[in-house]
Amino acid sequence: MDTPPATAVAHRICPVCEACCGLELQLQGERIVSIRGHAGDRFSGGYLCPKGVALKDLHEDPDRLRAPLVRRGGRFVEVGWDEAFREIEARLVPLRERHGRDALGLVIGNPTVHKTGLMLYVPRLVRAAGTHNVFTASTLDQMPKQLASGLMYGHWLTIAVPDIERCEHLLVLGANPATSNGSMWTVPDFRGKARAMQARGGRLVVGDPRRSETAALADEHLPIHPGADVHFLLGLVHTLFDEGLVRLGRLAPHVAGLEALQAAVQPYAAERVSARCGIAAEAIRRQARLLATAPRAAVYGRIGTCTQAYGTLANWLVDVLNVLTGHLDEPGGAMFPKAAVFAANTLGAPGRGRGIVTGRYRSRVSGAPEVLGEFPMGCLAEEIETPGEGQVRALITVAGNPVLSAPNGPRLAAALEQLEFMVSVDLYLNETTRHADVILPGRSPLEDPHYDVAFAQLSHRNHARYSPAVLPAAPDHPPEWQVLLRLVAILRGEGAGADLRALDDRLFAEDLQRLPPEQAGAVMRLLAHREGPERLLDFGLRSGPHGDGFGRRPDGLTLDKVMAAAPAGIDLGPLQPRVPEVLRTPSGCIELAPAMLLEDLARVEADLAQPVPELVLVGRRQVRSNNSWMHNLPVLAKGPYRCTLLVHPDDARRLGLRDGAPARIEANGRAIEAPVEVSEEMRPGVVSLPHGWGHGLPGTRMAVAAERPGANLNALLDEAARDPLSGTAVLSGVPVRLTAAG
Ligand SMILES: Nc1nc2c(c(=O)[nH]1)N[C@H]1C(S)=C(S)[C@@H](COP(=O)(O)OP(=O)(O)OC[C@H]3O[C@@H](n4cnc5c(=O)[nH]c(N)nc54)[C@H](O)[C@@H]3O)O[C@H]1N2
Ligand SMILES: Nc1nc2c(c(=O)[nH]1)N[C@H]1C(S)=C(S)[C@@H](COP(=O)(O)OP(=O)(O)OC[C@H]3O[C@@H](n4cnc5c(=O)[nH]c(N)nc54)[C@H](O)[C@@H]3O)O[C@H]1N2
Ligand code: SF4
Ligand SMILES: [Mo]
Repeated sequence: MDTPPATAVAHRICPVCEACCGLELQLQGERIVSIRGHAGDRFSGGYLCPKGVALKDLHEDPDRLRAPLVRRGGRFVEVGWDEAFREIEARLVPLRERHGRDALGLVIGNPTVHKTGLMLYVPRLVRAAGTHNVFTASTLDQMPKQLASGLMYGHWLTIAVPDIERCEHLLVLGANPATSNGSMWTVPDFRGKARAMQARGGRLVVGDPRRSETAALADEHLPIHPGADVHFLLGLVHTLFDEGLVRLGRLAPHVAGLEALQAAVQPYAAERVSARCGIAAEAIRRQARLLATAPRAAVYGRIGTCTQAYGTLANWLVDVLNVLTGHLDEPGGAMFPKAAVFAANTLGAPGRGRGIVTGRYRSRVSGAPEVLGEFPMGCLAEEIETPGEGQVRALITVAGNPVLSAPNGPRLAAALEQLEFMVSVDLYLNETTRHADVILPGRSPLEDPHYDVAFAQLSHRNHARYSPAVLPAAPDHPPEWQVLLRLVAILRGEGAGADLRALDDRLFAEDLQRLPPEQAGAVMRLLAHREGPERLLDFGLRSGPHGDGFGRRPDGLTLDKVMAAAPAGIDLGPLQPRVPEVLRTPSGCIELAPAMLLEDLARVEADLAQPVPELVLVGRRQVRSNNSWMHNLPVLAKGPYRCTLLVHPDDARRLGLRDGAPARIEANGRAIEAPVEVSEEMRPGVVSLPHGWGHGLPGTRMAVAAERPGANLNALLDEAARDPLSGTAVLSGVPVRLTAAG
């Protein structure tokens, strides 16, 4: 087929994953001819992956919803936007009047953090809903890292990331950035940057039960036992004290709790934890020495260290290691980004703050503590099923597919059927939204402007980049911030037909209430030409740490300047040391020994007395797949069948499993089947299956995905298994039984 010549070039920051690559699109009118990396992007330098290319398929996908759907007589019918909102008002308002605010639950999914409009208006939706029943993908993901960072540094978003361009020794645990492209660490082209580090004489060490794509790149692979990062890390910290390797350096006056920490890790010599984590004691000690003696080093832990029973402890110990080896907040170590906008840890008085708390209230059925204003996703089904005051009777989901992405999807799907009313803001009629009464479709990302609100907080270099919309949206298709604002209007009792501009003005004025009145009035006037996310962005940029201070620092940033710098964007340079300024703990110190964490070590102690499970299941991510929602895009779906169970040859032999033949995987009294892929990559006793599959459920509209549905790993998992501190689900290291199927 001949490719028609392009007539225009446009640029867009990719909103699919955390790498935030700048893309270059060749267009012919409103047709996308091709998508490639934008070499001139000041941050990503031309890198992209197949999912960026797939934005063309997403834009063109005939299954992507273009108009609202309302369920009538058991079938979905397309309706106009006004009718959809009137339906929501007619059903939701009386339900909340009768049963109270907690009767409405909210589910907020992963793509929310990748979309400017959703990111900035979901908080408004949460506030307007006024419910305790908020559930997000964070408790399937990074909450342990946020909680550990919050306890140590005083803010949920004060998160250290490796300064990879200057680093010389990087220990990666439970992450596969060569495939995932990095997480809680925005680092496009990790592979290239890791190779450059190695070329400078640096060393990459990866702790992973599978020889992942990242482990294959590494100088050393430690095939750690799943769920035992905490034991390994305790062994490392113990070694530092035991061998006199602790070196706080510049941070010494800013650290609290060193003695308490030393006492707490006393029982965990490398020799004692070795059997549990599956790493020889001498290898643990050696890794501690390497970290301590490397001039520039960092430890980085990600999803494998989060979605396990000791997630918060493991993430705490990662940062403890960075502190004790003198690598935190040092160039080439683990450093704190300073985002141009919404950098909450630049607000207030520098160096001291209120710190964070959890458990201000508890979930009704299990009594799970609130963490960052939400309950564990694993509690959602029981909150819907269990009668009584505060029962969830209605639900709004925004960009989430928990029927596939949360543990025990089958129970959740049955619970969703019991709801009196459900609204989904989503792109597809999928495994979750099929339960909704009204589906409100978002636009194609190419029809929206973008500024990455979340991941600039986690980037390996500071930057400010903006993309205008690439293609026009259908004239009646509102941007998602307006969809959310319309829901806010309904929840505030202002009606489905409320004047959105006036409401947006009022909400912005409410945001400004923390300023002196004259100043708030001046800001209102200066930004009167903007509305929606762009007004919030301009305000945030101008008042932010790199901003023009509304004229006080004329060289500083404004949204106009950032827009004018598109598509290359503005490079704000390498990360700079930020301690003590960044700290917001009540003590003004880095807390090395928060009481909540020391107490939780009792669970580790009890765990050490238990036998190590014989066969456990872990997850994996794949380049041509993104959680549960991109399997409908032909460019990604083509190629070999991907939802396979990786099994070590010894295990395959022992269990009578053949390569390519289906295996039955059982856990928690439930079973799924997946084809076996015999693989030397696996640590014996550990098998790996990707998550996000299981598209064989009835009532969805995703034709390509349905052709090769795959098995839903989460259908097996226990929704009650979680890290009690952060509420995060245990999605990895789960004991399973394997047999040949059929
Ligand atoms: N077993 C296991 N389970 C896991 C994980 C694991 O490692 N193992 N990982 C967990 C992690 S880290 C995460 S983040 C979660 C993710 O789980 P979810 O938060 O449920 O996210 P996705 O599965 O990506 O589903 C995204 C949903 O958003 C919709 N969507 C996509 N783009 C847009 C948009 O622009 N607007 C709107 N309104 N909707 C959109 C999609 O159609 C889909 O319904 O899964 C978790 N589940
Ligand atoms: N292509 C692609 N990219 C993605 C996504 C995707 O679905 N596809 N999802 C995005 C999302 S939402 C997220 S949160 C990020 C996650 O990004 P990463 O944190 O890099 O996650 P994974 O790629 O799943 O890598 C996790 C690794 O941990 C290992 N592991 C499992 N259990 C344990 C354990 O107990 N201990 C240790 N040490 N290792 C363990 C697994 O074998 C796996 O190699 O990726 C993002 N990027
Ligand atoms: S790495 Fe992530 S941000 Fe970059 S093109 Fe791929 S999906 Fe998009
Ligand atoms: Mo995630």
